Amino acid sequence: AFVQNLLKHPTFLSNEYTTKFIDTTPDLFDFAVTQDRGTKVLTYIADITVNGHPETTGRATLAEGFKMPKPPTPRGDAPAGTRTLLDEKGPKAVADWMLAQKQLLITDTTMRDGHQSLLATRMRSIDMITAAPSYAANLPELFSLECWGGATFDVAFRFLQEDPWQRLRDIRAACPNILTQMLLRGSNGVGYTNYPDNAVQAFVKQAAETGMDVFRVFDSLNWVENMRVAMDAVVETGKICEGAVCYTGDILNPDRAKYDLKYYVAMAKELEAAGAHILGLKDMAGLLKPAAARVLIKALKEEIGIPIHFHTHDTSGIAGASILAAAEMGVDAADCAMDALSGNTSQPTMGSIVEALAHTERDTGLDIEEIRQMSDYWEAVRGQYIAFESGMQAPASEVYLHEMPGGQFTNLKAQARSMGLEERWHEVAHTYAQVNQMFGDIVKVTPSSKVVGDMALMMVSQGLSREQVEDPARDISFPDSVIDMMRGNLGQPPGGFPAPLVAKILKGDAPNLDRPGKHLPPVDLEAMRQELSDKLDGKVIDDEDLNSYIMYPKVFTDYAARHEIYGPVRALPTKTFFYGMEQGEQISAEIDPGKTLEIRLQAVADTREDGNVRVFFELNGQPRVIRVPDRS
Ligand code: BTN
Ligand code: 3PY
Ligand code: ZN
Repeated sequence: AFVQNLLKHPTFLSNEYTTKFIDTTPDLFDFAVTQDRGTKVLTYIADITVNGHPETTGRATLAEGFKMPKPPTPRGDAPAGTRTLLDEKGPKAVADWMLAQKQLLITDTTMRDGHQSLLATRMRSIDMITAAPSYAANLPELFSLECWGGATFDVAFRFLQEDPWQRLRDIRAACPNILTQMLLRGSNGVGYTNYPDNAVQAFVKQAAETGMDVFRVFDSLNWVENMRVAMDAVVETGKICEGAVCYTGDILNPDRAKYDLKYYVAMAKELEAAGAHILGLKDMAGLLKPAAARVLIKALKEEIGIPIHFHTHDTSGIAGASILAAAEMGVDAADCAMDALSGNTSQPTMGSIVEALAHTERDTGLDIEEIRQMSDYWEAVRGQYIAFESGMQAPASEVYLHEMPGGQFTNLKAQARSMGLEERWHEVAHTYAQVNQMFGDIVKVTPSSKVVGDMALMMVSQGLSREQVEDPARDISFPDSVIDMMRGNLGQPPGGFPAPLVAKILKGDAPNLDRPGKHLPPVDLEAMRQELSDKLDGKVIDDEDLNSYIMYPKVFTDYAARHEIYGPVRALPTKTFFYGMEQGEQISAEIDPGKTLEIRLQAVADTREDGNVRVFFELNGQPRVIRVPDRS
C-alpha cells in the first residue's frame, strides 16, 4: 500500500521527486507497509535501472569488461591473532605485547580511512564483508582492521542506505581473530558537534558490544579535557583505548613554535595519565616529515611507557618515508592502506612498507604475496566506485601550506567546484592557511577542519581578505559553524581563540570556556527511545537504533523511512546498487544468512501515458512486475 501510494502521488510522478520528497511527505506513511522484502528490493532495482542513481548519474561509469570483485580464497581456518589476545588477556596485555615484540605492526585502513579519503567514504558493507574471511585466514599477522567510525557512520545511513552497526557486526563475525579499530571524535562521537556525556558513553558501550576492539579517540582541538569522557567509557568496556595526539605544524620549524616537540610530549603524557593503553599519533593531513618523525618518535619513546601507533596520509607523497623513519626510531605500529586504495590523500602503501622493511629488524611479518592478492581484490572493488573518484592526479607539497586533512581535501575541492570556485582552488588553499592563522593556529581535523573550510570558502567567494574580516569597523556575516566554534561549542584550542576575533564574531557575548559537555544536559535515553518508536509506527527500538537516532536524529529517521520502501538493498552487489541491472542479467542477493534472492531482469517496458514504466523480473524463478515512475 505504501509503495502504491507513493507511486501514485503527484509529486512522485513529476520530475521533482527525490529522496527529500519521501522525507517531506509524511502522509505517505499513513498506510501500513505490506510489501515483502523481495518486492522492496526489486522496487529499488527497477527505479535505479529506469532512472539511474542520483549519485552516479552524469559521473564516470564502470570500465568496459568490468568483473565482479572476487576475494582471495581463505587458506584454512582463522589462526589466533591480536583479537584472540585481547579476548584472553585484556587490553593491557595487548599493549605489553606490542612493546615486547620487534616487528612493525600494521593496521589496514582500507575499510575506513582508505575509502573515506579516496572515494568520499562511499564503500559499501558488502565489499568489506566479502573480504573479511580472507583477512582472517590469510593476513592474521595484521595488528588491526580500521573499519568503522569517522565519516563512515553517517555516510552509511545518508548515502548507502545501510546500517553501520550491521556492517560492524558482520565484519566482526567474518573476521573474529583480528582487532577491529574505529576512529572516535571524542565528545563529537561520530558526528560534527559535541554530544552530552551520557550520549558518548552509550555510543561507546554499544560499539564495544557490537564488535569494536580498538577505539582511537581524538579531539579536534587537541583538548585532552574534552577526550576524557570518551576515553573513560572505552576503558570501562574492557576494550583498547588509543588516545590520540593530532599532529599539526612542523616541530622543526621555529616559526611554528606553538606546536613544538615539548607540546606533543606533554600532550602524550597527559593521554598516558588519562588511561590510554596506546598512544595514537594522528597525522591527519600528512604533515609529519621524515626528519621530524625521527625526532618526535625518539622523544615519545623516551618519555612515555605505552606503545605508539602512527597514522598519516600520503598527500605529499613522502609519508612512506615518515613511516620508515618512525619505524627506525621504534614506533610500535603504523597505519597503511592496501596498495589499490593507498597513496595521495589516503594512507601509504602497505605492500611497499612491507617490502621496505623485509629482512630488517622491523620486518612486519606480513606475507607480501597475500597482500598483493588482497590488493587485487580491492582494485576490482575500487573500480565500482569510479563515480566517486576525486580526480586527484598526483601528490602535492601544497599540503604543507594548507594543512588540510586527507579526508577533507577532496571534499573541500568538490565543494569549491560546486560553488564555481574550481579554477581558484589554489586561492582556497592559501585562504585556508590564512584562516588557520586568523583562528590562532589550531588543529584542523573533523569538525574543526570543516569550520576552517567554511570560512575559507566564504572569504574566497566574497573576495574578503583576512584584514577585512578582522577589521572591527567592517560588518561580516560569519558562517554558523564559525560562530558556534567561537562560542566554545567545540572546546578550546591551546591558548584559546584570539580574543579580538571572538569579540567581533560574538558581538561582545562571552564565550563558554568550559568543556562543552559540562553544560549539556544528559539525554533521556528512554524518552528518546519512545520518541523514535512513535516516529516509526511503534517499532521496537533496540540500542543500536537508539544510538543512531541520538547521534543523527534526522539522518536516521530518513534512512528508516527509505528502508521501508527499498528494504535490504545492502545485500545488492555494488554495481547493481549504483547502476541497476541490464536486460537478461542475473544476480543473487543474500538478504539474511541462507535466504537468497535470485533476481533476473527480463525486460523494461516503454513508458506509459501515466508516466510509469513496468519492469519485468524473475524472483527466485517467479515472474514479478514492478511499476516505477520514469523520471529519466
Ligand atoms: C541515496 O540516498 O542517495 C541512496 C538511496 C537511494 C535513493 C533512491 S535512488 C532512486 C530514488 N531517486 C532518488 O532521488 N532517490 C531515490
Ligand atoms: C574523521 O574524523 O573522519 C577523520 O578522518 C579525521 O582525520
Ligand atoms: Zn586519517
